[in-house]
Amino acid sequence: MKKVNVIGLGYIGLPTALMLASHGVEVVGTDYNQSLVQTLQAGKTTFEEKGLDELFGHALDAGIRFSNEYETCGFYIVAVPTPYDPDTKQIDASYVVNAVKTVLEHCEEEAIVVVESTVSPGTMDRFVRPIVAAQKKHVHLVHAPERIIPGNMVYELLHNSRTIGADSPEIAEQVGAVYSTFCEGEIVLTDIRTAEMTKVVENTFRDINIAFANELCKICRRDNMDVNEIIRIANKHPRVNILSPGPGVGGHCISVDPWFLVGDYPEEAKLIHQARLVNDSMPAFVVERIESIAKERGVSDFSRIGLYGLTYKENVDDTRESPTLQLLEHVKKSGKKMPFCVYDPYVTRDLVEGQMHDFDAFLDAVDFVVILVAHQEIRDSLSRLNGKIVLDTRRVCEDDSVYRL
Ligand code: SAJ
Repeated sequence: MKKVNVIGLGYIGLPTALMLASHGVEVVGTDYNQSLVQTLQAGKTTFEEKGLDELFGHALDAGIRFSNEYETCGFYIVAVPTPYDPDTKQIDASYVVNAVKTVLEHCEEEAIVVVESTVSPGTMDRFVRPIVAAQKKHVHLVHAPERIIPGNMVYELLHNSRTIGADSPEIAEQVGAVYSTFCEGEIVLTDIRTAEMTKVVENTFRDINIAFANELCKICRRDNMDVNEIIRIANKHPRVNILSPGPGVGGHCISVDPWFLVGDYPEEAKLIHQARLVNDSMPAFVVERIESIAKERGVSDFSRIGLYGLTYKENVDDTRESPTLQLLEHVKKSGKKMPFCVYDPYVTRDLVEGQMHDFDAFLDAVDFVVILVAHQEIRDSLSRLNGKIVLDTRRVCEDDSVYRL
């Protein structure tokens, strides 16, 4: 089996590198961040994820190495970030481009370079291919977009189907063979353009479904109907599967990828655009709910209102584009005076004003709790909310005395 150099050891690159190593592949994980590499070399993982520490142990036993340097070999997996400009809605492909450039400086002739980072459709042709074409060495570009869901990454890495987009069936098969060392799901071979588009379509599908649930939530709020009960019953129909309403859509994927289609196809992508707007409107909708409940219950001191949860979803430590951050940004922009207390067990660094780091102190400080993220901690502590006003945006509480979105 080929040696594999995984470039970028973040949320996707690290589990992928560990998975390959623990299935007998010689792996070197490379990241330009020195402290991250030092942490890994010291035997510690760099983020929290179910099953990651155990997988890390297996990979260390199998001899995985971590480095700041690129290695010379014939197989690379690039899993670097594709940052996104919230104003222009464009991704910045420069990390991918720079990683591929550096790979080209080190790689063997005829090396395979797999890009796993999510890119907007056409990025490989527009930005990556020209770099490869501009130099003498011949390499094979492949796009194999990641599909694993934070919170269940290790399981999904093993079991999800994978898409491999390559210029020829032979190269796609070689890449498929590397992934099939660990992947038990179907490995689908296609071309690069189709692989790029498929990935974005998958996340857009989910965004639209969540937007539908959120729009139903607003409709039901207007006439005091129970949206969750309606969705629960509707979903009994064999061809209906509506997702759950919530305080908004965060994370670096679902709230970002649909914008690529809106940006490139503004005339066609009307539904996709509208869904994004509905999901982006949810944090403001939560603020309206807080204001109306506060009015109803005579709460005037907003510093006694606590926002529970800062991450973009439950049981992860990732705060990118999180609905809570969107909510706080909305409050700031609208000039409202709402000095909330904020707490999240997964966020230990100071991120926002009013943030507290102790759950007990947070509960003592507030009379009104807004559950924005359904972390296991709050699920296990529901009795501690007795006597408080609760707005449950995630359907954590069964108790009908709580307020809902
Ligand atoms: N959310 C809701 N209601 C729901 C489901 C989710 O409001 O019913 C919210 C979440 O709370 C969160 C956001 O949507 O804020 C996105 O969370 P998620 O769990 O739906 O998805 P991600 O962003 O963690 O991961 C997605 C996955 N894509 C799909 O399911 C199609 C994952 O498989 C991808 O690998 C990942 O994006 C990615 O990296 O692209």
